[in-house]
Amino acid sequence: MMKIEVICGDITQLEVCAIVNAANCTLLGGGGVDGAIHRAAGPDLLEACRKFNGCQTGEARITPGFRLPAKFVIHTPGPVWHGGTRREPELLRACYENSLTLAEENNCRSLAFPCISTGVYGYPKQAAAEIALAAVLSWKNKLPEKVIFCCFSERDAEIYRSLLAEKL
Ligand code: AR6
Repeated sequence: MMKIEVICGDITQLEVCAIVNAANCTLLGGGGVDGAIHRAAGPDLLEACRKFNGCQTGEARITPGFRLPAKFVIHTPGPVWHGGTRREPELLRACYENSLTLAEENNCRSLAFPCISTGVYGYPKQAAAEIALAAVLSWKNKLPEKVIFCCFSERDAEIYRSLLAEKL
């Protein structure tokens, strides 16, 4: 049975096998959690990301973590919220599933997610958390053994905690 943790903190500090980056389709960095991850990992991360020539929304790519405590970074561009009419829920779920798949393929026991798409991309927080949790709860493979939802505010963490309390 997979272990799920909800924490409030900076994802760049986590000592886990892989952290997920809420990237954009260029994979060449940006603001928010993406900026924080690139700053903490150092310039080699950008060089590693260039090789992908971008990534479509909902897909995911993996790189080393370089100077981060995490061994890997899984980069996934979430959907921009347009009111829910442009397959946003399906694309957001794909971000979580494709990240879990890459973690598994790379033998990761622990994986940490930020609240993908809920910052600059404007996805409603409650709806996004429901999708994130549903995707993780329906993951039945052995790896990763532990998933951490690394929220950046206590308010976000509370959304996950109450959803988890309902579901488990
Ligand atoms: N650790 C954990 N979570 C964080 C951190 C951190 N260090 N910093 C911010 N967050 P956002 P998006 C939270 O805007 O909505 C970038 O420019 C933040 O509070 O980073 O998917 C990319 O390059 C929020 O809850 O990502 C894209 O262009 C969550 O991370 C675009 O933003 C996601 O907010 C992606 O937008």
